Amino acid sequence: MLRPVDNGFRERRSLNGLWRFRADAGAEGGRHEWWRRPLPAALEMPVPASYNDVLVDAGLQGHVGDVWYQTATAVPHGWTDQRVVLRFDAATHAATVWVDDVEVAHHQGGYTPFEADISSQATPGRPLRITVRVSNELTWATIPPGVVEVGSDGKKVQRYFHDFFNYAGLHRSVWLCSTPQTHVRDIAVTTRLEEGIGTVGYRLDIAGAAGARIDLLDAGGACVATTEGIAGELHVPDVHPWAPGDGYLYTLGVSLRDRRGDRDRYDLPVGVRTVAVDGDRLLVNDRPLHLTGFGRHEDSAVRGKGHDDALMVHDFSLMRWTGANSFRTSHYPYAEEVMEYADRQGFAVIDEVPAVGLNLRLGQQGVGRGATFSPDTVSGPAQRAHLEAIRELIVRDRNHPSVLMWSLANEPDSTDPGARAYFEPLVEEARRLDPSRPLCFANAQLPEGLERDTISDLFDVLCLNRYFGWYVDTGDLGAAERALEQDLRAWADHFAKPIVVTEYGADAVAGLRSVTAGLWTEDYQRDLLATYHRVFDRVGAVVGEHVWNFADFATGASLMRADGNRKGVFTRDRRPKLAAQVLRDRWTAAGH
Ligand code: BDP
Repeated sequence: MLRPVDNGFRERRSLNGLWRFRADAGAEGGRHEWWRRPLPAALEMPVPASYNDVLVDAGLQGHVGDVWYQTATAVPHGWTDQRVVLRFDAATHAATVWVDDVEVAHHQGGYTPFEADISSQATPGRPLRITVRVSNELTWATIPPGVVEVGSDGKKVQRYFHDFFNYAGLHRSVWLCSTPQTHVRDIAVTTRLEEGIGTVGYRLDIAGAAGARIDLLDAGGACVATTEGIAGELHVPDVHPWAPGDGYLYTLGVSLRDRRGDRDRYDLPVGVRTVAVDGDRLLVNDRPLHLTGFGRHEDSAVRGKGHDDALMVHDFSLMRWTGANSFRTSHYPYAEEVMEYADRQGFAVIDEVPAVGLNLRLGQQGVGRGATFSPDTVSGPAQRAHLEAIRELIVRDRNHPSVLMWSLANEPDSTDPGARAYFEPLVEEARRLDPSRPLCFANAQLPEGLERDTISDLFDVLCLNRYFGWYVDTGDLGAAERALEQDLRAWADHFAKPIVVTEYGADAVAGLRSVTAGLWTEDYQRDLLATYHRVFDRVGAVVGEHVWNFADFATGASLMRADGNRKGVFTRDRRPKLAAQVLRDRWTAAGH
């Protein structure tokens, strides 16, 4: 799905700002058809933002169920004869949208965009009321999964199995866009490199009858290759490849033309690069790459998971300061602005679907400890939602050179015998949609995790989340060092695949110091990271190290968490802990 753009053929109008807002725990809005009139007794709520922490209202913070958003706009007179589209970059986790009295869209899944062609509802010049019902409920039919229970006070309680706060609302921008009737619906590119010659393969999806002309421009705007047709290849001699640390981008300029003249134009940024797995190496442009960086969250005070450009630019700047070259979009697709910025900044990305918490063995939130993959828990409905989440992620992000691989889940119970039948069709579909990128999932540290593993052979890269010295061998870094090395060697020997340690870390309360490096101190976190680094340097199959986490982040209430998860190398307001210097020293040194 293409991002909205402004150019001579297309316009976009941001609908961000303060919307009317109302929580609706009793699902009254549906019965009273709240979309038909100005939302009764409405508050005001910023878009984009999670609604949970904006007001001083504990009820809203922990609200479970529907909320309603409403705004008014009008289609500009100049858009007569254009196609008018309403686009939500994300609504977490499910949304129904009305334009005036007409339902125009329904979407399930909190982290991918959706749009509705509202040309028939929208008369240029006339006002337009947009009403959105957003639900934050997670069930066995959603990704991520959850269970809604009724508490002793009769209110709904949401249980979920992942370790970050269930922020909800309109987290990303909302757009009113115009396109010509004859327009480029979608573009898919793939790239190759052979002896200095770059090849950009492309395929267009076009609405209407028109011829397509394709110009590939270099970063200075000079045209380096041209062709015509809805699919084909462009060749670039002396190509400047995209690589981590060198976010060089070309522009694929697509122009549509028919007998009456020019119809549409879309400019897509393109980075020419290859990614491959060779034995236990991860190759980018045929060169071994060692990933340094973080598992992250979209998370900050007040706005929760609401996207913010200032925070994004700052976070990338901090990552660069540590010497990071990459990150994982743990545990859901991030805002499209982040992916575009990663392309331009030359950051490599492990792009993850929101399949987190598919693991009852970890026994989170006191729900079950039985089989994860069973008719009563994660089964057909979740699998269908998971498949759709994979499709929407790949279609959204396949053109980003920064995306090196797809992560299809975080810490599923890979020892559950049912996991294989669950994951096989997902892997097959991901490969069908994108044969060009390696697949992975982040593997949980489980007792007998390797002996009882049922799925890792389906994937190309082993991504291991490891907590020796924290949840296991707590406080004993000597034992942790030995156990980690043994564990990594066992996985390396068994599968002969590259290993990225996608999580390692320890909670540290900023300012808590100790000469004997006790648990929860900045000192212990620093020493734990240094311990892991010694092991990584001894195990050849390790091709990447992503610390958990970039910054402290909000979680649900738990005795394991002190005002959220404190494994950040930076605090929630982005101040460095001692560990940040360990990373900077290591990752900015020659050879990294
Ligand atoms: C891992 C999860 C991650 C958690 C982390 C932790 O992948 O989401 O936040 O552990 O416990 O199991 O800090």
